[in-house]
Amino acid sequence: MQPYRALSAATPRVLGLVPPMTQLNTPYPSIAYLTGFLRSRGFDARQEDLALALVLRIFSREGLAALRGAAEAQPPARRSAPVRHFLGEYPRYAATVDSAIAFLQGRDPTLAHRINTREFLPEGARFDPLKAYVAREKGGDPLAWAFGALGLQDRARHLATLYLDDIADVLRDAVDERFEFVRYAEKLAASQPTFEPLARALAAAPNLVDGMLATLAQESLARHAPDVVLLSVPFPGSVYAALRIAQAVKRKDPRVVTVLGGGFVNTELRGLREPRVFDTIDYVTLDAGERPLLALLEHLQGRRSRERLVRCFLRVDGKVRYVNFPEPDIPFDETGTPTWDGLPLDRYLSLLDMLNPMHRLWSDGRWNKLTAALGCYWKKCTFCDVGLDYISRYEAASAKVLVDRIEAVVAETGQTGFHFVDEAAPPKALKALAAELLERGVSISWWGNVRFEKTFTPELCRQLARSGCIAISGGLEVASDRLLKLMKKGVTVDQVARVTRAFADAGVLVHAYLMYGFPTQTVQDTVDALENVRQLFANGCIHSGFFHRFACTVHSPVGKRPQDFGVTLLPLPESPFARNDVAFIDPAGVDHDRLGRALRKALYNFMHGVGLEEDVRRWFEDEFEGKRLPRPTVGRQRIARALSGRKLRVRA
Ligand code: B12
Repeated sequence: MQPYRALSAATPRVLGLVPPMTQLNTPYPSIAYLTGFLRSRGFDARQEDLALALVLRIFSREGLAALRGAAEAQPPARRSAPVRHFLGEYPRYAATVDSAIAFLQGRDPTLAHRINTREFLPEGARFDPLKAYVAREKGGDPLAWAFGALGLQDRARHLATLYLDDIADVLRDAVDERFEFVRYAEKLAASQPTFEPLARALAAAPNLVDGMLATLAQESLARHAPDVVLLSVPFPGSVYAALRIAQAVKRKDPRVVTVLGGGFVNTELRGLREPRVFDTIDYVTLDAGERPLLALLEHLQGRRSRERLVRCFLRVDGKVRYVNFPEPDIPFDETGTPTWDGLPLDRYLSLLDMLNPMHRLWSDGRWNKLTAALGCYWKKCTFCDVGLDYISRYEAASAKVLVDRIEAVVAETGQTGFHFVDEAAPPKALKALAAELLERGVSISWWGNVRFEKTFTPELCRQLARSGCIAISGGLEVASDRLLKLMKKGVTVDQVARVTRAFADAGVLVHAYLMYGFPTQTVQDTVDALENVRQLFANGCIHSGFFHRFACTVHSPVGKRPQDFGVTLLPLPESPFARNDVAFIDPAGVDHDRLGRALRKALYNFMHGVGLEEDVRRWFEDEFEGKRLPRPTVGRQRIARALSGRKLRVRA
């Protein structure tokens, strides 16, 4: 006999929760997708975003009063400089926090004038770089370079974001060092071979943040009285809070069924054997949630046996069992339209901390999320988790279905900005989508991730821009033809130059995902890659980029066949819990940490148009104590030539 409350066969009520932290500018979409799907199948499905709710509770007058209490409870000698500053300025923080939040929510735009006086918000250490600039430039305007003379709103949002960052520092120093705005206690879950650290953290007495989260969870339960609670964990940085919420649910009513799923589970928990996860979670499902959830709800209604659950872990007699009755997934064009109904869309925060233009799209502004096509149509890249369902199962919806969904979402949210959260949106699907949008006269703005395929001709790029495409990101990875080949990326540097330039010429912002530290990558490869990147900026092909350190995962071709890439994996402990990253030895023996710091510094400057004509070796000088690295083997006109169609010259 299951200990659960008997579910009403007609309308089991399902509550989907987004746990802290994911993002604050717009809801992470998994629960919106599942809520839309469940409603399309007649379920009473509700949703709440506890990541946003938690931040709004902490950053409120009452929240700050509680924070002051925690800070004052620290012995004075142990208080950090941010804590001392906060306590000293507390009345000003308390008087301004609600206004600053309303401003960042876009509910009180005229406050920008007041914030920009720099007299309204108290300023802690996060403002120091601005103060240092004023001192250096003898009173110059530190934000003019970034926001110009007219960027009144942006400037104020940047200042208000620094103000929240100051308070977050206090929270970290006085209450919980694991707190961040987009990830929370991430280390406890990411690639953790043992559940021990998480178990210990969950058994610890709740701190102020845990307490607030538990209260929010219980308030949400009281509002919706669900039979089933869905917890979505897209990233490792939402796992701890999800389990804290599950604790609160079970404490309030152990008969409420708790279910865990999402990107983290789909990636890291595929071999789950840790029974303690099930102390507060009843079921864990893998991959796309629609079919497993339908099966589970039928099971809970007594209409399906336990043996016919789909992709589902559960604890039976103290042991974890995986049940996977083979049943096809719900076709992508039958999963229904995501719904944002129930989420407080006017309460999300447009933070502005990073001046990288693409990161700004990620963290600023309310974007509706949709998927143009499930999975990846290429699925060959050797660094990518190509075997996992969310990449290998490729399915596109027709342009008609997509634009129907777009129209329904705009009608519901009143907002016309869309982020396509595809692995890599296929050019064919985007072309059809653009044609359908233009034909129906549907005006939206949209952006997403693509592969820089040659199919993206200048003409197609212009058509996409006319249909509302404002930004595109794509992988250039290690910008070296040798390594792109080893990665089976299916693009060359010249091709990327031509495609990105076509997008840029069409007025689309272009962001390049860059990588360093790939197996066999030498210092020379790295210098050459930076030279290619420099030229791509200088030739107006890309506007934004980010260098990620290559991480080998157990699901990727590199992790599965390291010998093909000339590296040796370090032994990975048997893990009953999470499995993802795996360390490796590369005989090339390059110090990628130092190179990476230089690459990031160079990129930051390139994005601001600085140093574009200089020898790229200058960026490595500080890191390598003035020692000159080898000169690039790439000709200085390589990208210009690729763009003009002339033959490429490579210096030996
Ligand atoms: C787009 C994307 C981003 C975007 C934006 C995220 C967004 N959606 O707004 C950006 C670029 C900002 C991003 C950033 C990061 N990302 Co990302 N991202 C993705 C991507 C490609 C799609 C996410 C998405 O929106 N999917 C659509 C939704 C609907 O799918 P879903 O969340 O998986 O939900 C479905 C199922 O999982 C399931 N499900 C979900 N929740 C639940 C709950 C229950 C109870 C059930 C039953 C089912 C269920 O049902 C849903 C519908 O089928 C995924 C890979 C992928 N293809 O899924 C990676 C992915 C989620 N990201 C990942 C990571 C690691 C990150 C970063 C941490 C990277 C970094 N180091 O900075 C950051 C975190 C940023 C943050 N905290 O906000 C990993 C997470 C894996 C892991 N190890 O945990 C993924 C899986 C990719 C990967 N393998 O590396 N990401």
